[in-house]
Amino acid sequence: MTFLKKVYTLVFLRKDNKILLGLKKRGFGVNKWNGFGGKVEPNETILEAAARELKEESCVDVKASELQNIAHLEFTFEGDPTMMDVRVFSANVFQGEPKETEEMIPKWFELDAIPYNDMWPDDNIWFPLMLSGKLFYGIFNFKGFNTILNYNIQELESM
Ligand code: 6OG
Repeated sequence: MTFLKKVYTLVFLRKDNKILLGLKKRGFGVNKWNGFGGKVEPNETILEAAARELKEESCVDVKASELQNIAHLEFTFEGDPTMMDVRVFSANVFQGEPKETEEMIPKWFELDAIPYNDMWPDDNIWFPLMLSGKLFYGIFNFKGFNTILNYNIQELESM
């Protein structure tokens, strides 16, 4: 099957022993906690998109140079020819306090209290790698939005 890839960003802010997640208020992934991100537009780089989406969804500013690319995730959904190509970033230097927006309700979570039951089902598979500082590539094939048919994750030496 030939897939049409669309590139997305996903940003996680870190502070002390916490991670910032946002509860999605609308659209794809509604009612799930996730990082902040969205589709890369044709006129911008992936880093520009990552900073723009973080700002739009949480009001926080981050410099592109503070965004560390930690993972590359690909998602397919049975019967859908689109492959979501998601570039995951982490940052611990940023400006401003997270605020609720039209898209997200932000909240800091302790690392041992991540709300996996209210997140995408792939997250509890790869979050432990992210939280232990690994770089990785993963592909997840879904049936519907709740069932992972199969997946594969590889740790990387560099991105
Ligand atoms: P918008 O439609 O809001 O961009 N995304 C996923 N994130 C996780 N953790 N798991 C998934 O498993 C995901 N699929 C997509 C990429 C969608 C946002 O949701 C992320 C984007 O940041 C299926 O513009």
